[in-house]
Amino acid sequence: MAKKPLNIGLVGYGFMGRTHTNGYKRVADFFPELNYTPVLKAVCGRSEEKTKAFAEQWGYESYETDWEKLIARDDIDAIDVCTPNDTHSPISIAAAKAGKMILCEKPISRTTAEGEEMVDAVEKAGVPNTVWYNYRRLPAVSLAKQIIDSGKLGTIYHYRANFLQDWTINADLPQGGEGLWRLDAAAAGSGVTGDLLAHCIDTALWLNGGISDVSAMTETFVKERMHQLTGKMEKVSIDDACAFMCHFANGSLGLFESTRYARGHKALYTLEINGADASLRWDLHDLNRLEMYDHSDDGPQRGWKSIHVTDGDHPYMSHWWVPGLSIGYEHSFVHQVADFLKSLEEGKPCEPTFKSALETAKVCDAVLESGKTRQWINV
Ligand code: 4PW
Repeated sequence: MAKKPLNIGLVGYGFMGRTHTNGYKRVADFFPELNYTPVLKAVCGRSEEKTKAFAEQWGYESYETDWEKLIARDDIDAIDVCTPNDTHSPISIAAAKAGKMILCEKPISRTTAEGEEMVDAVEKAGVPNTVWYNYRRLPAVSLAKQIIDSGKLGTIYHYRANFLQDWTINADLPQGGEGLWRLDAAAAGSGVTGDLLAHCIDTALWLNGGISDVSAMTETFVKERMHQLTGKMEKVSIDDACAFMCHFANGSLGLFESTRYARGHKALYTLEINGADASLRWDLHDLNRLEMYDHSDDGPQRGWKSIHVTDGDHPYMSHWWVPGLSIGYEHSFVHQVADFLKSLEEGKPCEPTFKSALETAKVCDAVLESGKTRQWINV
């Protein structure tokens, strides 16, 4: 059967531009049953030289240097927003008004208020939309969701997650501009809360349901950094580290920590959930493995067991190699593209939609407010 082309217009060619493009390029080969196939129609970036080079290297048919022109093109079906966070809202809203589908990099926006306008725009336009919270699409995390939904864990008491890095310890690292916008509050909105905890919160809301209130502490360890765009020393307004506790609507307690000052940790995302009957834990450094403690196992055999999530009946795995062989970080993006294409076929939403991702933004805003006020904040 002839495939339906889905013409992609990618805005931004940085790290995320590469992960998403890899997803578009791989999906048809590994998910041949899908009716839609992405076509790399155009990439857009401000620097003509770099955008052209990206288009040539990754196989985009054309390039633009103005995202408004990209959105105005009749040959583009879907806009993929891979730019710094301050531009997610204007690009997504303009794309929605032009009737384009939108795949937006996480976090949806810098603030809940910005995100609400985006949700409003996609709902008014009725266009398919999704936010790239890719860790949901790792097979071991998807398997955790299946086990939790089966009720196997019983009453949930605890959820905890960490996302640790160390790349900003050097006080000479500038803020702002290409590659360093994550340190600039104007571009990023926040520091580790929007960049890293947003992942932990998205997964937590998916696995364990809504968060009702939060109590947080935030810290900015390096108070001033040279700004790449102004050339001046400027105040740093992002949170370098954040830890918060929370109540989930199901009565369980949550503990979350993220920092870019944990020397030795480059990208360590860990999560654990404890129920009355069983517990699960997962670690990004060993991403194909899910560990489970099941209290219903026979007494002497009780203990943490390790599930290597690489069998054909594990989520997504039948699309890859033979059982026992691992996959990596990049596959989560292929899975997100596959799920998006399937959602178009089925006429269903591709989670997390803008509306669902707004729930993560609300928790992030409450965490930041609590960090400032040192008060419990309702979400
Ligand atoms: O979204 C996150 C990024 O901003 C990623 O999942 C990891 O942390 C890798 O880079 C940053």
